Amino acid sequence: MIVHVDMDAFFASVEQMDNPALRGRPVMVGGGDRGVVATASYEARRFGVHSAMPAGQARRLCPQGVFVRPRFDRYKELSGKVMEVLRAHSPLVEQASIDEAYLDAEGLERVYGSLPALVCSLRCAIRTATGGLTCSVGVAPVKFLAKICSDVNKPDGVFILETGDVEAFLATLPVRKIPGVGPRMAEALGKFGIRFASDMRRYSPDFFRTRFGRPGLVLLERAMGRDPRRVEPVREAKSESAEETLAKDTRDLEQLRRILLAHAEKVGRRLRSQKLQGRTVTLKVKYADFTQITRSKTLDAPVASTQGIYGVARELLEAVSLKRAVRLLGVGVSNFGAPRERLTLLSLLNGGRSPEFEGEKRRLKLDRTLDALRERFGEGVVARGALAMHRRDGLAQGQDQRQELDPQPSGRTPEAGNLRG
Ligand code: TTP
Ligand code: MG
Repeated sequence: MIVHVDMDAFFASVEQMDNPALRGRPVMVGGGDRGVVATASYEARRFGVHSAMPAGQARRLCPQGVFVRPRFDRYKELSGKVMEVLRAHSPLVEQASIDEAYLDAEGLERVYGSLPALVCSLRCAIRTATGGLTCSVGVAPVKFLAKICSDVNKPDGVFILETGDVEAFLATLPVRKIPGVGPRMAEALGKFGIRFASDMRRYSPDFFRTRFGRPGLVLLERAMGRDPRRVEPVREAKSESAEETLAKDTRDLEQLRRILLAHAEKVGRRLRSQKLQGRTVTLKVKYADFTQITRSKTLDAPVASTQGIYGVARELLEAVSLKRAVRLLGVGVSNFGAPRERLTLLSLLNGGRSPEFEGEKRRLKLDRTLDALRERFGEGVVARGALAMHRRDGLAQGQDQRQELDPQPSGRTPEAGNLRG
């Protein structure tokens, strides 16, 4: 059996826990005049307010509601505590987002006496470890059903679907509840008389393949109650990043460059230790008014060297406005590929001598030496001459990709998004 744990109105519950004046009141996290609601407390949901709703609309629906600015660091801290509790219960825990995780209950029934006893222990421990947060829990034979089940008795509820009850459950499960089925898909299915999961079985795999492609086939599998995905404790990293809220907001470019260099060093070392290289460098800037922008550049040749990452991040930083003071600065590297293959191809295209490739190779060699020295003799043994880094040395060329984000972009916040994997 698989257990799915999902925190109740996570961001809003944290705000209510930390500030007793907010308890029992409609709370909306997010906002700003142009922002959207990240989440709403259950008191606010009664007025129709929900995640991703524009702040203005939420205010109209629930004028007495309190808007609270998100505090992502606090949410991440508590998310970490929840995950610790889960990992203390089972070695097979997969975090699926900032506030949800799957746990493989195989063998645990015996340890805890029964499944309900395991669930009870989880919920108690989460409440204690977080200082009072509640969660909802679903238990089912497969992943997608466990996720649906955690929603059945939300908030602060449990639903256990025994193997013998799966058939009956699927017969009354509206297709819209299946993860991956959006309103449009539900409407399309409706045209064929498919309302409940098991209605899908009236059609052949060919029907689903031609009408909906591969997702259609997956859907048909779900309609049979099948989901081959296992609980995977460690997911392969899709990006490495470092960010920091500054002690004091600043517009000083020199200071920002130094912070950027420290971030590039941190990210570079993590990449190098995993033998990874990435082609996309992303800069994240949050201004004093909490507006956030990200700027990315995708390179022809992947980077993992501190200078390679820093060079691109600095270029991105120099192109953003510093009219408002900066509150948080972050650097990320993503788009990992099969580095050797790509680089070989690139150097072939360039007659065996790509300047980007050769430059990065040189920088990486130096960095690996520095990493090894630090490993042996400690952090203080070599420090970078920050100013010497400011010269440009043949960094890879690439295209610019711009995306402007409001404080709360529609859908997931970037912070939550990162964790959602
Ligand atoms: P959810 O688990 O989807 O929502 P929730 O925990 O607020 O409420 P529920 O009781 O229904 O589980 O998401 C977890 C957190 O992720 C949520 O508290 C805020 C954040 N989030 C966003 O920032 N934007 C979104 O669109 C959604 C859905 C969530
Ligand atoms: Mg939740």
